[in-house]
Amino acid sequence: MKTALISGITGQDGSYLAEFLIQKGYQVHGIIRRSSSFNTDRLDHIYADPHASSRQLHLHYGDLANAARLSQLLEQIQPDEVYNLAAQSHVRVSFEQAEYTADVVATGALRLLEAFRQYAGHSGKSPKLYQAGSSEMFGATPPPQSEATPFYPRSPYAVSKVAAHWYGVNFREAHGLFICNGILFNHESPRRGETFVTRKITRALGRIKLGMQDKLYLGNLDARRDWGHAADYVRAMWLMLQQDTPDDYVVATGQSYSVREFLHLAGGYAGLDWTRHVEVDPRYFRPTEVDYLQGDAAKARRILGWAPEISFEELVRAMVDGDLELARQEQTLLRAGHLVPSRGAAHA
Ligand code: NAP
Ligand code: G4F
Repeated sequence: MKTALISGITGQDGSYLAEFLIQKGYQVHGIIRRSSSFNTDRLDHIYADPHASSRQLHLHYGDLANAARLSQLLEQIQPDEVYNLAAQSHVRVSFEQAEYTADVVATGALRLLEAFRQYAGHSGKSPKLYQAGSSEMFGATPPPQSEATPFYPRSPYAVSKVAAHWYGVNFREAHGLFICNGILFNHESPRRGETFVTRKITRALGRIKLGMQDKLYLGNLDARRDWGHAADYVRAMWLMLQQDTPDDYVVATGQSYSVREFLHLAGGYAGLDWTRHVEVDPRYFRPTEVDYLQGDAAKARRILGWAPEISFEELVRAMVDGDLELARQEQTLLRAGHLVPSRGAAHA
């Protein structure tokens, strides 16, 4: 039975990866941040009482800002595989919190790599590490983007991911460690954070459909993204670590749609004329935008045997269905006189 350690386990990808590894029989350990409110909602369905002897999911407090704690966790857990998914992952927020984003995304990755190097040196195991890289690293370089495409990052987030990528490459080459960089294009799901554009749209459509909201304010509707489903993408992360040699891989569907096209498909499926509800608000524009992402995942197909199984249309439908159901639940609570939290989506 293998043991995995996941940073960022409470996020979208962390929850799908934990589920996937548990199904494969792994013991899964996750690093969670202490928060004054619950941040483990996405794990509720796989959470088991710490007193249950047969449980496969184990949660530990920690933070990428705390190097000593990362070392301690690696020594205690003795993982075979480490997945570094933790990040301040919102691109627009990174313009406002550039230093913090660099500390978590770039220096945080370095802290984990350094702890991993020491652990690998004396554990007697040959542990493997996955670093969550991003198509944002390509930024302004025109599509299609592959492993051979030069990086041209357009935000503090993307610059930090480029640094983390090269830390990974350098630790692999300098210390002979098994480290893979995944360069993943946008991937979404009903568990996507509510301030990313796809979920912001489907969340609003659900509420508009049930008469709880009228307007949806968005930024640049012309940006194009290569959107896949997170469940497909965590399988690619795992496949990278099952190879005999470490390498870097682009993971993408190869198809690109504009935000406007996403709105059209999602609005149509929800039975709404989105043009009556959407307004463009420049506050959501970015100082430097990434206009066009479309990945070429030929290498992942060839070497990992990976291909997406969930289509764009299926993804959109799953997100709209999920958010219609959530809106119904909200409506029931409202009618019963319970307070429903206001949506934070307005802020990003
Ligand atoms: P996400 O939903 O935003 O999750 C981020 C995770 O990182 C959360 O668990 C968060 O914890 C945790 N985290 C944030 N700061 C931390 C810190 N200082 N120490 C420890 N944990 C911290 O992101 P995601 O969509 O799952 O993405 C996973 C990874 O892939 C990220 O590195 C992201 O940058 C990268 N990526 C994502 C995509 C995509 O389209 N989804 C594409 C390419 C790359 P809390 O729950 O406490 O906030
Ligand atoms: O959904 P987004 O915020 O995702 P973005 O910036 O592409 O970043 C996501 O994908 C990356 C992979 O390429 C990850 F590395 C990163 O962590 C994150 O998961 O924005 C997508 C597009 C942008 O062009 C943005 O300008 O949608 C445009 N957009 C238009 N209106 C909006 C909005 N984005 C957001 N968040 N909110 C809007 O109102």
